[in-house]
Amino acid sequence: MKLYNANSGNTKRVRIFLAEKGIDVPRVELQLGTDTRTPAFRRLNSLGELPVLQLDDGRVITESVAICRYLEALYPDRPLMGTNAFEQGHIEMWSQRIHTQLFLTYGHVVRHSMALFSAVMEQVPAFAEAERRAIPGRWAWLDGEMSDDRRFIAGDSFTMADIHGMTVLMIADGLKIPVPDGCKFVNRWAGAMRARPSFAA
Ligand SMILES: N[C@@H](CCC(=O)N[C@@H](CS)C(=O)NCC(=O)O)C(=O)O
Repeated sequence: MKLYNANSGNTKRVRIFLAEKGIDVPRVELQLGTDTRTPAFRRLNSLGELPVLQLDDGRVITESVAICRYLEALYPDRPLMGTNAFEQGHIEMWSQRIHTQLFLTYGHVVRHSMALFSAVMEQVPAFAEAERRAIPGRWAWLDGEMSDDRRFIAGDSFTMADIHGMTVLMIADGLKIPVPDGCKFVNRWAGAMRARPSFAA
């Protein structure tokens, strides 16, 4: 098995997952914007995106969450996606909420403002600015949810939902659009996530 990897939020989701599970998968390091646009890479993933997990028999799984699901099934110890029906639904609900409300909002700022993406999509700078303005309100929403004093996004233990949140923190750092100071519950959570060894993955 090998993981095609680069430095990005979606690939970091898988790297944190691997680190939290204690799994070591050999990596092939690629450059976004160049290596991902070659015909050879397109044969691996027709969308030209990372991460990509290739199994020893050549089969391929793309999409960061799909890769994590595959690894969770293969290595059930230290479960991060729930062990019963409610947990699985609840963790997925929070993962989706963090992805849609925060990761994609930051992602729109990146994709609609950075030169790297101008060759592959039509950028709408005004949309980037609107999404930038929406970010503080999204954190405030999460802060309200976490004001029940829970220590992790989906309850009282670390899960995939926190990994989604950690990838948001990575992009927030890169863009220098931080969690607002007033969001004390989210900031406490963020401090705890940054202290986990997997945050550096
Ligand atoms: N839904 C996909 C998104 C993957 C994606 O958008 N990857 C970006 C990096 S964050 C990429 O590889 N882009 C290719 C490029 O910019 O060259 C996933 O979660 O794996």
